[in-house]
Amino acid sequence: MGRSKTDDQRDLGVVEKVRTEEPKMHRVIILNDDYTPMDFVVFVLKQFFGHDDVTAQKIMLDVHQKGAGTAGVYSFEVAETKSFQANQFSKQNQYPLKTIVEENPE
Ligand code: TYC
Repeated sequence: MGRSKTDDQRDLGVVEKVRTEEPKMHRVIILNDDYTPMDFVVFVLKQFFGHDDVTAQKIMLDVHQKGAGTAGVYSFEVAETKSFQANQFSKQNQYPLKTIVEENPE
């Protein structure tokens, strides 16, 4: 039986975790600022991140008080797309509202 490439890599001390489960998830973080109206933030959380009105209000107030919070957790591609769309929509409306994407710690 031949040795696989990954066996050889491990022998050489290449540190690489073998993923056998789900792909990494990514968190869209929504940031507080001093200018974006609360209603606009709630609209973004409902429209782009699929929250209901009560949840969107709760997230918005939490971000307003703490500085940042989670808008949603998705695959990399979906997180990047939602973050981009929310940022673009905010810019189009002349608000500084920003979201960023970070890898979800396991
Ligand atoms: N701090 C903003 C205000 O007082 C509201 C706000 C909440 C803005 C959450 C951004 O992600 C945000 N109008």
